[in-house]
Amino acid sequence: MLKTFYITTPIYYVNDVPHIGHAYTTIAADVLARYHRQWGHDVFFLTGLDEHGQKVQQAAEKAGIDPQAYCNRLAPKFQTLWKRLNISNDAFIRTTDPTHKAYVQKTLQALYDKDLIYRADYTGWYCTFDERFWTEKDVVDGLCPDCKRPVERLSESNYFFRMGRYQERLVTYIQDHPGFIQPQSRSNEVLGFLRKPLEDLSISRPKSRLSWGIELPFDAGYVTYVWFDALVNYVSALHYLTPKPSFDKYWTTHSTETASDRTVMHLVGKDILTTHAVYWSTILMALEHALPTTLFAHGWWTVNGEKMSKSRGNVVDPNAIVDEFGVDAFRYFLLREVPFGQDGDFSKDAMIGRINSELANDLGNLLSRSLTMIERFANGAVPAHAPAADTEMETRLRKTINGLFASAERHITNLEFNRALETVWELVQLGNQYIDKSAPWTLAKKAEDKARLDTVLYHGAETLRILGLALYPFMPQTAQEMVRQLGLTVDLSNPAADELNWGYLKPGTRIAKGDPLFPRIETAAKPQGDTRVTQDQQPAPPQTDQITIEDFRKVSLRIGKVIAAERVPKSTKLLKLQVDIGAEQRQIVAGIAAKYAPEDMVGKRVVIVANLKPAKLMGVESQGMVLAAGDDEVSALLTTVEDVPPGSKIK
Ligand code: ME8
Repeated sequence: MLKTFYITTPIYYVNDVPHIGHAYTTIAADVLARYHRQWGHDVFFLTGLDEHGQKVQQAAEKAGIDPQAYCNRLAPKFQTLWKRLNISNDAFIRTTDPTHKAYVQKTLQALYDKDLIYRADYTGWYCTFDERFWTEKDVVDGLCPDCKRPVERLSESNYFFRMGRYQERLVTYIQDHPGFIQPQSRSNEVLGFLRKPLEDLSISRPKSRLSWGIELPFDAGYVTYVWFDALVNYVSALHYLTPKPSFDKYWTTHSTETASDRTVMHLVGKDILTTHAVYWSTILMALEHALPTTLFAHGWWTVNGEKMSKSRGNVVDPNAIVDEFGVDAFRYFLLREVPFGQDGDFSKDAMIGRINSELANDLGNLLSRSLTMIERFANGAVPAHAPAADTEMETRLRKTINGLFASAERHITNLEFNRALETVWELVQLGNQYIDKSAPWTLAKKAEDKARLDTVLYHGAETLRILGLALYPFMPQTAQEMVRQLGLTVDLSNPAADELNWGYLKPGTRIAKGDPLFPRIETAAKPQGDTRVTQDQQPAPPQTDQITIEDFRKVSLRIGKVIAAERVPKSTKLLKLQVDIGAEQRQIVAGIAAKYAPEDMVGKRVVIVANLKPAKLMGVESQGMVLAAGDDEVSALLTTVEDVPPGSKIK
C-alpha cells in the first residue's frame, strides 16, 4: 500500500504580518513534505490562517475595518511569503472559508447531540488580553499569570466540552505511544500537566463579548471559542480543500493498521503544545477519530539574544532576509543552526558565518571547482569512470555516498534536520578533500594519467549530483541549479528509481557551468565589543588589522622559479635560494630549511614578494621573500596549480 504522509503547520493568526517564527515551522514542514514526495509517498501538506477570535477582531478594529476585510488584506502577505520561500503546500485553509465554518458547526452539533457539550454558569478571573478565564490559584496580586495584566471577576453562562472525561484515556495513550508527543521532554511536560485534574473546556463566547467567530449551531447568542474552530481545521481541510484530499485516505484509523502506512504529523511551536496535546487529542477522542501519529513541538527563536516583539521593534521580516541573503540560505540557516525542538537565536552575523563557510566555501566551491576542471581538462563533458584507475579514495567516497540516504532518512524521520545536514556536509567536505588529494591539475599534465583524471572528474560530478538529491528538500532551488549546471534536466522533486543510485550520470553529459551558488558575503569589521563569536566563526579582525585595496596593490607578488639552493651556514632554518623572476634573478633567504632540503627546492615554482626592501639574514642578503603557509613552523610552500612562466604577476 502506498504510504501517505499528512503534514500540517499551525494555522497562524492573521492579526499581523508573518515573521521568522511562522517561516520556521512552515519551512520545516516543507522539508518533510518534499522529502516524503521524493521517496514516492502520497503527501498532503496543509498550512493556512486562523482568522477568528479576539486577536483578529482587535487588530481589525485598530485598522478601522471590518474583520473579514482585514483578513482578506493580510492573507496574501502569508501566501506571497510562502511562494517566495518555495513552500510546497498542497492546500491553504482559511477558517473563514464557508465550508470550514459549516464543518465546525456540524462537529459542534454532533458533540452537543451526544451530550459531550453542555451549558453551565461559570465565575472566574478573566483576562481580556488573553481572552481566557483563570482560576483563583492561578491569579497572583490580581494579575494574569500569562501577560501580567489585571484580571476581572466575570460571571458567564457558557458551553463546555466534557474534556475532563478523557483525562485517564489520554494519559494512558501518551504512555503507550512514546513517539506521539515529541521531543520526549514535551511528552513529559504534558504528562505533568495531566497530573492535575483536567477541567472541562469552555468552547463558546457570548456574542456580547466577542462577535467575530463561528456561531454555535444550537445557540445563536454565542460564537465558538477560537481554539475549537482552529483545531478542527486539521480535519475539515480533508473534507473540502483542493486538490481533493480525503479523510479516509490521509487520516490514521483506530484499526490495527500500522502507523507507518498513514502518518499524520502536526508541527507546532512549544507555545501551543497544550492546546494540541490536550484540547485537540480529547476533541478527537470525542469524535471517535484516531490521534495523530506525531505532534512535534519545536523551540523558540530569539533575535540577537532578545525576545522578538513588536514593542522592541526587533521582529524579523523573512522578506527582508530573503532580499539580503536569498531563500535557500535562509532555509538552510534556520534548520542547520538549531536542533529542532530547542530554542535558537537569530543573528545576521551567525547567518553570514554559515553562508560564507558552509554554503560558499564548502558547497559552492565544490561545484565550481569540479565544473571548472571538467571544462578545462575534459572539454566540458563529463568523462567516464575507469574502474581500473580506482584507488582507496574512490572506494571511500562511494561508501560514504551509499550510506548517505540511510543516515539522512534516520535523521529526518527523527526530525533532526541539523544532523541530516551535518551528514550531507560530511560528504561535501569529503568531496573537497578528495579533489585536493587527487589533484586533477597534476594528473592533467601527463597523458598516461588520463584514466585516473577521468575517474576523479567523474567522481566529483557524480558526488555533486547525489548531493543535489539529498539537499533538495532543504534547498530546492540550489539543488535544482546544481544538477542543471551538471547538464541534467532531471526533476529532483520526484526522482526515478535509478536516479537514486550511483552511476546515473552518463559520461559525455555536457555541463553548463553557471554563476556561483553562494557568493561570499563581505562584511565590514565591527568594533570588537560587538563581535559575536560562534563555534565555527572566527571573530572579525580588529579594525587596525585591515588594509585597503590600495595598500594591497603596493605589494608586488610574482612567480619565481628556483634555480639553485643551499643551506645558510650555521642556520637550521634558512635556505639561500637563487630565483628566476623573469626579467632578473634574485637571491632570497627563506626560513624553510626545517621542511625542505636544498635539492627539494630546485625547479620549484614559488610565490615571492618582489618589492620587499632588501635585508640581511645571518649576514646573507635577501632580495625579497618566499611565501609559505604555517603558524610557527612552515608547513607548505605557496605555488600555483598551473605552470606559469617566472615573473608572472599575482593579482
Ligand atoms: O498560535 N519562534 O497562531 P500564531 C519559533 N493561531 N516559532 C514561532 C515563533 C518564534 N519566536 N513565533 C511564532 C497560533 N512561531 C494559533 C495556532 S493551530 C490550530 C492555531 C510559530 O500566529 C510557531 O509555530 O500565534 C508557533 O506555534 C506559531 O508560530 C504560533 O502562531
